[in-house]
Amino acid sequence: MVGKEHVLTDPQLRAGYERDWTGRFGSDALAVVRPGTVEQVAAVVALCAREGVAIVPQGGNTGLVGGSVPRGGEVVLSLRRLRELGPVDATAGQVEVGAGVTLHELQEHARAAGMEFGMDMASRGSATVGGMIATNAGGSQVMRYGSMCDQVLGVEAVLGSGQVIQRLSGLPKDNAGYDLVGLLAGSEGTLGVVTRARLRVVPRPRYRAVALLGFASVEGALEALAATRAAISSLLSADVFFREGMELVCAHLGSERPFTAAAQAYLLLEAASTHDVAPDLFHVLDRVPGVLGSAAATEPRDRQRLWAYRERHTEAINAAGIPHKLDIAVPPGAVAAFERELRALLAAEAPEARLFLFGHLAEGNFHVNIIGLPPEDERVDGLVLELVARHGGTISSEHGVGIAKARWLPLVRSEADIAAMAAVKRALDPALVLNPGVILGPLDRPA
Ligand code: 2HG
Ligand code: ZN
Repeated sequence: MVGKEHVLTDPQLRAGYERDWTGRFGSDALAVVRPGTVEQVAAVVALCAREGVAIVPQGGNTGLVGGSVPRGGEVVLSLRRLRELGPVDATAGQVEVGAGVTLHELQEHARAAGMEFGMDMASRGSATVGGMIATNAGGSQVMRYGSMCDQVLGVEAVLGSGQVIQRLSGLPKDNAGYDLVGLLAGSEGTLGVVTRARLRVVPRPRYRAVALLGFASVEGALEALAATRAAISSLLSADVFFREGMELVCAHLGSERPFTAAAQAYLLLEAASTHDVAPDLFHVLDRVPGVLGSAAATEPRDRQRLWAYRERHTEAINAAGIPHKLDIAVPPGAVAAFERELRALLAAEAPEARLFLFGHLAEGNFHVNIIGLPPEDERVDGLVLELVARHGGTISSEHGVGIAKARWLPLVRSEADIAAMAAVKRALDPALVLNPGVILGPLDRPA
């Protein structure tokens, strides 16, 4: 169906598809199958459905919740060969691309046409459009442009039955029936396999300014965010991290801290627009109380240097140990109490563990990274997620539920809600072959 050379059974060739980025999740695949067209994807899915063989769809394999690597014996369906880049339509503000296009390729493609794709994240070099839709990825610009689902105007996808649905008209106002596009965004490969997407592009902000500020506590960072958000419309990002992360990243990169003042919480702000944003941003920040130290940049290389302190957390943590990663969000009003209680919880329950906390402050989205716990021991994960739920938060903010958090879904979704999701799953994937176990945990197979 796909050509012999695109069915990888040799363990060495399969290896790069079988384990996740952190080394925590993965197992042997039956085979890695690399289709080159939507027809081939449909044929492979239909065959697997007929034979009852489970499929794990995979994009750039940058997932962090075990949802895009095999759990044992599945077919890994790699979509990376679907790399078509359609022309950028400046009138509509849209572009159509294949699921295997990476975020970086898409960003460069939009920029070459004088436009911009509204999302960005550290995994841009490998993360693919299909994977970003499947996980409803977020990143550092959600405050301004929304999550991946907000960029998606249409998709082509293969459902669990092998049937292809195409909604690629790009009409921004099209209410003909259920929103299947929205349903597929965030479905983590459990309802269908995205093969193509029509995406929003935005005006290219030619001016950018970045500021990194240090505070005695996260409350200071929250106050600064509130002041900046109210004063300027060009705010793009507001990422947060803490002293332990700054120290780890500096040691990992062999670099100096950006300023000498000892801060407990760091806020990284970026403003971007079609006009110069630096004067407005720096003017507001000059008046923010409680700033212990700061660094600012407008030139690309200097901006990147400041972003590196935040973006290189993931790799610095990976180099220090196999992390337990909990991507969660709490309401802004609960951020400070959550941080305090999380630290107390770990000190009491796992004093040997090291906590690295960082994320996207505007959405209350924290990446709770814990090293020093046995990879298989999930006791502390459960306690942290219960704390999140008590604060009115969610157990999955931008990475997905995957395999990692399926058992805790009832913390934030009711019985009725889960039953509705299971009914949708059974309707679109009747043989239950698409990414089994992800989101909903194990479901009973049809007789
Ligand atoms: C980020 O914000 C990513 O850098 C990865 O969402 C988070 O490694 C993580 O836990
Ligand atoms: Zn993130």
